[in-house]
Amino acid sequence: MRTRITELLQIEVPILQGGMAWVAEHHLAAAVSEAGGLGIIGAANAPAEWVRSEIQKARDLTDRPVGVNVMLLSPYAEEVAKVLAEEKVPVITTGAGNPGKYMEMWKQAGSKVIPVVASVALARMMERGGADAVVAEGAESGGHIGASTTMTLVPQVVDAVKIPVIAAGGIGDGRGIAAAFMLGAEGVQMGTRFVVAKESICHANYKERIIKAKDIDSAVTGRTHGHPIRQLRNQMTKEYLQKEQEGVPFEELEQLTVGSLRNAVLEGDVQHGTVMAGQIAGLVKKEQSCQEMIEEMMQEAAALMQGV
Ligand code: TUI
Repeated sequence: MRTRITELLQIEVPILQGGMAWVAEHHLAAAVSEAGGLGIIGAANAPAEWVRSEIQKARDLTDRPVGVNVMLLSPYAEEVAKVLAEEKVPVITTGAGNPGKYMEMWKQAGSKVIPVVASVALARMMERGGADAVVAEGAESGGHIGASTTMTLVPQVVDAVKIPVIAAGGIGDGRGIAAAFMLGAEGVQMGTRFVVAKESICHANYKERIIKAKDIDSAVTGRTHGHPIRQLRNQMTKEYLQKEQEGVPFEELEQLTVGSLRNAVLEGDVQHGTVMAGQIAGLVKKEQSCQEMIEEMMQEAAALMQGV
């Protein structure tokens, strides 16, 4: 399945791994790249020197390209952006904002720049600003989400821009990949499925929570203050949503979640921690190596797309 995305990124299969906070570190990213996809280190809210060291550790594990995702709400976004240019990271994706002011620096460094967008307007703006591709991410995704679904967003973005489009949100197997291609995408990005990979350092409790999840197990917190986050229901979401309904101010709600994603991912506190995952969690049934996942999904997608 060669597309403009496999060509652009010099990868074997058109699958990118989402740059998930705490989860997408060098072991996972290197494993996805070794399996022929594009592994991505999630800079999230981490300091720039942590990101540099993760890039170097990934390079020790694989000679294949590994990308980095910059979370633009991070207090370290500016310094992370500079480190990525210094390290000549081959592929940079961005999330939760407009990366316009870094575009020139990254292009000068020779990086391919792929902003994650949740609207047609931002996709167009990114194309005008020199983006090499966009990830169109629907609200089925885990973590910070936009308003449109993948089914509606992807074809509208495909029609609006000439650069290749990568679909994200709600894709967890070969059927999802084939469906995304039918909408005009030339690649997919997946997060939730890779959280449960053998190479993922995520705590066993978190992986088990995803594997046991049912279709309707996610909830979205933070809608009232404009930072909607999709995560699996637990004690934390119950308290948060209740307080949100009561009109508790944003700053107080924020206090509830300080360190909560780290506590879930690294310590395994899946009751009081934040268990970010997409709506496709209900489809994810077992832990496998990245190689096994990618081989299985590509076979399934190819069989479905034969003759199309
Ligand atoms: O970024 C994500 N997913 C994330 S980031 C994250 S960490 C976080 N924690 C607490 C609060 C906020 C973030 C967890 N999950 N996905 C990519 C994505 N980007 N989804 C939606 C967007 C997006 C939204 C608005 C991109 C651009 C945008 O533009 C706004 C603007 O400035 O025009």
